[in-house]
Amino acid sequence: MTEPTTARLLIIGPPGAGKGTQAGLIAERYGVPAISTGDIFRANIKGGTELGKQVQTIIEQGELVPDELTNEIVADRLSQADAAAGFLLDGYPRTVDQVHALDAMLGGSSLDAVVLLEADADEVVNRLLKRAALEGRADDTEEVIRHRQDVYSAQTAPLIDLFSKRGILVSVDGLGTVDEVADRIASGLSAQLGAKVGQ
Ligand code: B4P
Repeated sequence: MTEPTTARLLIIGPPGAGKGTQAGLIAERYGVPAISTGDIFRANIKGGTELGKQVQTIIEQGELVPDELTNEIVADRLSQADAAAGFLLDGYPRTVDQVHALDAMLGGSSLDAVVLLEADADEVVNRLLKRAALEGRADDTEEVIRHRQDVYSAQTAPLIDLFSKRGILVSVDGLGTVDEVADRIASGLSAQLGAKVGQ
């Protein structure tokens, strides 16, 4: 199947819905870089950079990094050559202010599609606790995971309605095997991007 040559995509969903896992697969399919703000922050914490020091406690507590700082990092990343022909954002934007900042970065042209990965709250807690045992991420304790879910409901869930009104939302059930979820995303995105190309 021929996919459009450029794609500006976003994957959104509650913590543990499988965004990071699916982001890599989508990015590969469309030949665009996967840009995860969470990964950028974690790499900086690991590297002991100034940015890492600024965000470490915030992330360990499951709070959101301030919009201004996050927007600056994404603007810088999107200005790099490999993002010129498209990108897959993972975990950004996460607040209404970040949506407005991204709109400004894209110069008025919108994202082409937003994949919403839906998953049951208890299932995702189990997934993240399993990951904690394997990777030891500081924000993967049950208490912090539940707090991240609350932050998602309060600050990120309102974006779903916003993207739905823009006609670019592709809702996908995130439960099932990685391959099953990937297939659902692939067909949802093909339909959405195909419809856009045909407009
Ligand atoms: P993120 O890195 O985005 O953390 P997350 O929401 O937990 O998603 P993650 O990608 O890790 O997990 P996923 O659902 O893929 O952000 C971390 C922190 O950084 C935030 O709390 C915040 O402090 C800060 N931050 C990031 N972006 C920000 C922004 N824009 N503004 C402000 N602050 C920001 O997957 C979870 C696990 O499920 C995986 O380990 C995987 O192995 C497993 N899994 C995946 N698919 C599965 C399946 N089908 N079945 C079973 N398990 C599966």
